[in-house]
Amino acid sequence: MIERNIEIIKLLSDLGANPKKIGAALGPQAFLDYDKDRLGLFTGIPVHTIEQTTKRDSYDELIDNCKFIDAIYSHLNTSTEKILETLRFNKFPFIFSGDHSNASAAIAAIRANYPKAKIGVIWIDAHADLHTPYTTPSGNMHGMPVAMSIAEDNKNQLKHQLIGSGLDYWEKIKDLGVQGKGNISFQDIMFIDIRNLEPEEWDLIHKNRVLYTTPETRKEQGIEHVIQLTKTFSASFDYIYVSFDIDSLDESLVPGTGTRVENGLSLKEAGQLLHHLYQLPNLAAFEITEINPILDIDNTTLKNVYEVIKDMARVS
Ligand SMILES: [Mn+2]
Repeated sequence: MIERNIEIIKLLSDLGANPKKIGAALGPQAFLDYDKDRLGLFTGIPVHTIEQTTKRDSYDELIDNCKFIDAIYSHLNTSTEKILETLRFNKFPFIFSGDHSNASAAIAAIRANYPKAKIGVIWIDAHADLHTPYTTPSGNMHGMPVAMSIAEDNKNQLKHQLIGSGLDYWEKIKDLGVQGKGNISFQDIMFIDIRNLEPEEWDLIHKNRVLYTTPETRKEQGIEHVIQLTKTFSASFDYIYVSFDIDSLDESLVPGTGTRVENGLSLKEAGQLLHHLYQLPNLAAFEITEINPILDIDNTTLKNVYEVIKDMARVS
């Protein structure tokens, strides 16, 4: 961890997650506490914390396709400012976030700091998080950060209408970072190990020829091949953002996350991949997300994710 001039940013919102599985907002501190009792990889590093200020009971039933969007917008706005400030001081934001909707703040901040740069995103996740309020099956906004960052509505696949304040906030969320267009485009993202997507998301991926790998890619050609693909991808960008959703790991390894999916990365594969990505000279920020201590069983998730981060941080 010492190789980069990092600052820890804790984004403590889990309002984007399934309201029946709350607890991801506790993940960042749980991980840092776990580390403190072990190697202390993050000891002594400055920490910034963005709290979730809205309570869930203030949920507005009227915006069912984008639950808590008002509160999430406000949280993303504050988070974007904080990450931007860190980047302006030439620090490396090492982000621990509650649910994955927080990622759009990091992408917005990197874009705001480098308005003209080529910014690439490597999204390691069982899901593509490409839903929108128009297509979502759940209304949970942690399934939407990639669409937010691309400013994509996917109205071709429209399942619900969006009106009133929900629409106002969705427009504002798409406008974080740069105004009037996406912070990234479909060509600026690469998905790793996606395996649980709805047809509306696959439609966007295929139509826009988005780069991705699945568990089959990894199993047939090895994690080294996946790493090679990320190498080629990242070489054509000025800055890279890596977002690591722990549900990319196999469901057996992470009881403490909200949306577990079978057929995922092993600890060794994830460690190898992240170790490579963390060395990228153009890496601008890193995020780890969706650790939910309330769902965890005997710290299994913390222990396993810690193995991965240790591997990532190892001096090669
Ligand atoms: Mn995700």
